[in-house]
Amino acid sequence: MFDNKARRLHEELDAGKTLIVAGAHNALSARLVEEAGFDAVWASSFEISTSYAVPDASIVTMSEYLDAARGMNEAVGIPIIADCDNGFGNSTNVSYMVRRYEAEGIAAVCMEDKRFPKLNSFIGNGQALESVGEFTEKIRAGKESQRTEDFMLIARTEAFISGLGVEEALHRAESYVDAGADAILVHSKASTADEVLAFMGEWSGRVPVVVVPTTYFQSTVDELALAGVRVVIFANHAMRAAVRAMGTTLAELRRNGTSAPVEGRIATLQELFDLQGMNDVGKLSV
Ligand code: SPV
Ligand code: MG
Repeated sequence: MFDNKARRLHEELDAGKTLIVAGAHNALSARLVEEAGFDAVWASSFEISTSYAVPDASIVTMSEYLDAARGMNEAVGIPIIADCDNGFGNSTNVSYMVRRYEAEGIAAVCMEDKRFPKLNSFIGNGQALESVGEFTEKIRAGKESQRTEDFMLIARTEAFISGLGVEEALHRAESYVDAGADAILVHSKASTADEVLAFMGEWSGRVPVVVVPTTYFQSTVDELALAGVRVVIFANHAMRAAVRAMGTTLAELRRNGTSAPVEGRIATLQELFDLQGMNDVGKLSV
């Protein structure tokens, strides 16, 4: 029904729903996100970098991120929101990025106002931000480069991550909307939602607000939605669950010299076949 996933994302946001999104790093994890009933997939730079076993620090290239997002998009029917770090450079890089992601049917890209090379938001303090002028120029370049109406550009402010206050976060967010951003992601690494809620209390409501409650995990989707948040992203939980499960299972296999103790809690072969669509291959071959 929804070949145009960007339109689907728009329509769901217009319908006033608060969308619940989960992070993924490849086709398989995106399919699990869809099967669990999420509204969209977040193609997370943190997860994708982790899948390459390299730091989330502008090391994975745009082509590699795009390749991961394309694989996810082909594997699921729900929209992909691609985390594009800081747009991979200046306005010229952003124009190219938008054209490439849009051409692959990615519904939305998200670009943050940190300087290149960026570092994951949970590392260190006081990470340097681009000026409002520099970042709005990139937003304009991105919006001017898209060819279809529904493709979305989400502008993310790292004001709180850099230790700045609610006034600066609001100033940046409003400037980014003036430049054409379709939504604002306001990120925070606080252990409570207080600064995000302070932002929501003053927000003009001109475009939807997106949040990522990784560190303020006591906050629920319902609480955030009540404050006016329109998209909640559980950005890295699938990867963290997978890493823990793989690590403990491998350690037990190595220690015990048999898979017997772990058989009851690992996925069955049939579950993998179902995820692959192996049953469809079987039908085709008879
Ligand atoms: C990601 O998932 O890659 C994000 C969110 O950008 S965070 O890791 O919190 O920066
Ligand atoms: Mg990221």
